[in-house]
Amino acid sequence: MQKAKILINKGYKPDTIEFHRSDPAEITFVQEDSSVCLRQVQSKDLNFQIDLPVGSEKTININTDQTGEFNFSCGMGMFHGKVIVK
Ligand SMILES: [Cu+2]
Repeated sequence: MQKAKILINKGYKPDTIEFHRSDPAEITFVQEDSSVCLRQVQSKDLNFQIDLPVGSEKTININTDQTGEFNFSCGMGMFHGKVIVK
């Protein structure tokens, strides 16, 4: 299992995660920001939308069947990050 952790604090830290293709992968988002803006993380590319109340953390599985760059953002599309599958 490939595991990554992204801290949400005035953006995504880090904002780029790399995984190897075909190996199971997951990202844990840790909410450290109190702004409404960053309380939701969504990705059409990766097919998820999650709510992250202040102080919470959530783990999602990432499909690594295909190589490429997959974007995610806050609910309003102001902060961005990406997952690169190689
Ligand atoms: Cu936002």
